[in-house]
Amino acid sequence: MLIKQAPDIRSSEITDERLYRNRRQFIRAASGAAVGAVAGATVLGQYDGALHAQEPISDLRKSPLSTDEDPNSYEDITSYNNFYEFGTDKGDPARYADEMTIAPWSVRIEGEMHTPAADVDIDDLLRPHTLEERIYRLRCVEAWSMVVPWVGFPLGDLIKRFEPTSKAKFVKFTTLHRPEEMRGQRSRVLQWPYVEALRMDEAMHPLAILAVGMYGKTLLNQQGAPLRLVVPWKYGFKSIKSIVKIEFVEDQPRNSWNISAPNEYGFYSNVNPEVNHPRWSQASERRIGSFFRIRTQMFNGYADQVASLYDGMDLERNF
Ligand SMILES: Nc1nc2c(c(=O)[nH]1)N[C@H]1C(S)=C(S)[C@@H](COP(=O)(O)O)O[C@H]1N2
Ligand SMILES: [Mo]
Repeated sequence: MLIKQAPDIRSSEITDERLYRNRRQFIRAASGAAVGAVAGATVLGQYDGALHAQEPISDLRKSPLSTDEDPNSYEDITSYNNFYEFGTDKGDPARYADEMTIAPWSVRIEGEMHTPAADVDIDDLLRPHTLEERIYRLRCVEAWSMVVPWVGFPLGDLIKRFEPTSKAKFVKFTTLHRPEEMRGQRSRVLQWPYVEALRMDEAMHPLAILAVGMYGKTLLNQQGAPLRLVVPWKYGFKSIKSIVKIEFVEDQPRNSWNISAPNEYGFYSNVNPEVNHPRWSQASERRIGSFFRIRTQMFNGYADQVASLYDGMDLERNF
């Protein structure tokens, strides 16, 4: 595979040092991840503002696990977001998320594992993995949905690399906490930092991915750059953004939405049209960009693949 290196360009050549570093970061991440980076002067030539600070990721293989539904538009996916660290309005993340600095970025990996705890630079974290395109439905607990062409790799591959011990029953994720750059964290709408967790067998399921991009480019900040989780059979809030810590733990952690409203949001959060939210029905959803409601499918349409994870469990109690 041809891997081009980014030329060394002095930071004075562009206006924003922070963006410059973000770009360098991704060029290196993409080339390291064996996806064949598109790099060089043309990339900098395309600079057109913080909200478009993306790098193309080329030679992506297409996953057979993709849905064949049409993806939502790039515009919808990047302008209608939930990322409470930047505000509660759907437009707030697109408006304010570029205030977050994403380079340098490292992820702390710790807990019940055989390899030593480490702060792993995002480049080193991504390098051994092969990125692919995975088109998934995302069903928000608020009863809207989208179809997103993610770029990512199986979470299970990363977990195996760090060799969790037999005591590791859950995987816990934490989002960046930086109120200076994340204005929503200056309000108490949720307890910060945002945390989420999966049972180990859920985390190892081949459908669970870590995403670094969408529509063939690196993620925008409002989507959870540089690294976010995507768990397509669960309500969207499980898919935690801008991850800085991954921990292997023995006891079931509490997740942010469960801490904030335990009677409304559980640990499992599996998409389930038969178990309503206490304040609204989960039987149908509105696909963003379309006027009509569609019926919500069990496990968001992934029942054949994931239902066995919950054999014998009462899904009304474990909501
Ligand atoms: N850190 C963090 N991650 C988060 C959220 C959040 O507020 N903070 N919102 C969640 C919710 S409710 C949804 S529906 C999805 C939305 O992802 P999207 O904006 O990429 O569509 O992100 C999830 N991840
Ligand atoms: Mo959501």
